[in-house]
Amino acid sequence: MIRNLFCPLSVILMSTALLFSQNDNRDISPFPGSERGIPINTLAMWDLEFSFNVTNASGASGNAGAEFDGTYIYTTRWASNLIHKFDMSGNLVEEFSIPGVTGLRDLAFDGTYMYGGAAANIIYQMDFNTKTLIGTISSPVAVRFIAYDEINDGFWCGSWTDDPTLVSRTGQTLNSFSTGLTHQYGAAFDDITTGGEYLWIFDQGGGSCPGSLIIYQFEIASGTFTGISHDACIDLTDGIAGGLFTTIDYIAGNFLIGGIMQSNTGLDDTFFLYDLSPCSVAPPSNPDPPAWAQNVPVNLAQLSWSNSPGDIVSELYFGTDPDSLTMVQGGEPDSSWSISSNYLPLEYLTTYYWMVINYGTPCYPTVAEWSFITEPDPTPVEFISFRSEVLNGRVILSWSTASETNNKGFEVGREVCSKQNAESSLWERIGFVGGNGTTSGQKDYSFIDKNVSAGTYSYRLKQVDFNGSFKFSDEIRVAVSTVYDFILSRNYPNPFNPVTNIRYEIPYSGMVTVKIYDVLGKEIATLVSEEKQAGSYSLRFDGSSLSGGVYFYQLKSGSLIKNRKMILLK
Ligand SMILES: [Ca+2]
Repeated sequence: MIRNLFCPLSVILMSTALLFSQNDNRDISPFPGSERGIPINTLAMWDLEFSFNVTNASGASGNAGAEFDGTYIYTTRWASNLIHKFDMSGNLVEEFSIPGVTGLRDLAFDGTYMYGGAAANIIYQMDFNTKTLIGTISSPVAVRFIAYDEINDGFWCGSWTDDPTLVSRTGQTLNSFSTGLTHQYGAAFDDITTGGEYLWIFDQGGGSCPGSLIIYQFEIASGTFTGISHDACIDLTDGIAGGLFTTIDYIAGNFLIGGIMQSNTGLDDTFFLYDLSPCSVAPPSNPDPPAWAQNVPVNLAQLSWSNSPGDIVSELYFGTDPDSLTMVQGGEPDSSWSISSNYLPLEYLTTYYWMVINYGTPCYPTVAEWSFITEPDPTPVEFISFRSEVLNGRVILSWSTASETNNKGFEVGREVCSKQNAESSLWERIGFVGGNGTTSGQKDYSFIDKNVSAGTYSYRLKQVDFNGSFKFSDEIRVAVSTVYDFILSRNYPNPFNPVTNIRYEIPYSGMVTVKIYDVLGKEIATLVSEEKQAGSYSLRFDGSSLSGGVYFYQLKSGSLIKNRKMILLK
């Protein structure tokens, strides 16, 4: 979001301006000369993330330096001893001064203390919380611009035309290089941008927009301009360069450069924050197995993913406890991991978590975390038989297992097979038989379905593990009759010529034969010889090819046999 808080001039500002000893509220370079002729590069990275009118917010002009400590924005007034403290939205929190310090320009922050100078050869070390001067460092160069170099624990200092000079905490010169700039006012250190470290310089240029608000990037190692610069006149009209700083704390994941534009007309000093670059690589992507994949084989060979552009280090964490994953790979970016034999085979029906971290710069790593669920154990319980038997209207189911693993038991399911409405039949749970947990020996089970009316049913077992996974047995089909006896009825009519009807009933399914014998016991005909479901049957017998006399018909089912006599009259 970009916020501009420019407001019209107020009477208060006019009167405040009169308090300055100088007529000019600008701390402007007195040196003549043109700039280096460096081309102005306007890159996409120069998004103006935030700005506000410091003059309006503080009620004062002449604001020259700026810093951000991760919580508050501070600006300094070069012609006084006043420091302004703002929240991150640019609302004034307080105005204060530090005894012994006046005329502060640019600021620097080392994470604990603020540092700055008053265009003299002294670096002030200050505690902005307690508002006290902690100490001073003698500087070989005047301190108008200042930036803290966290790599070398020193301060890049200078004023106007000076070579930026790295000053140690004991005042020694550690490094310096020439920028060729003559109106340097602000400086900011950068060890975030790839290829650094860099020093950014905010230079006042020719003193009017355009060309007076240019931010330059220099590579410290070679002391050379990188070709990257930005003319803030494009975004912030009317100004000259002031203090400068960099921060990764204002917007998470973004590296910003900020500072203050001193008004060129003494009216509106502007605080600004530019987006330098996203300092984080994008998160890793393209997980394989895909996020939340299910039924992943327990012998899964590898995990793979895509690292984002700019990633220079990747780390992979793996395990079943998302709060305590183990780093299994790290270093140069890899995009796959052959799952260590320590983990193989994976546990059945278990959620595994894996997390990939990409490190692109020292700014913020990015993280992607995924998970998958392994397949259920395909053979926790090994069935070796599943049988049914119908006896006196009851269905007796019996089954055996060769081995069991983690077996809670068996849900017995029944489905009514209705000829009229086969599509709508539903499985119902009619009972539960406890299992034997984990065992390697054969175990036998049975279940009696007592409450069953005539009809045809399917039965199956749902074997359930203690962990909730389950599997079904084969289905078996059972016909249940209301016939509870073995009956061979008298034929009708009898005597007959030549056709009669024979009815019979069998109590359970099995092989059935119906045969005709003569009085000498000789088999005349076989009327039925096949598997029959339990039930009631009738058949017609035509004796037109036989001579008249006495015959016998015999029903045989299993070990049950019944005979009856009939008379053919001709
Ligand atoms: Ca600075």
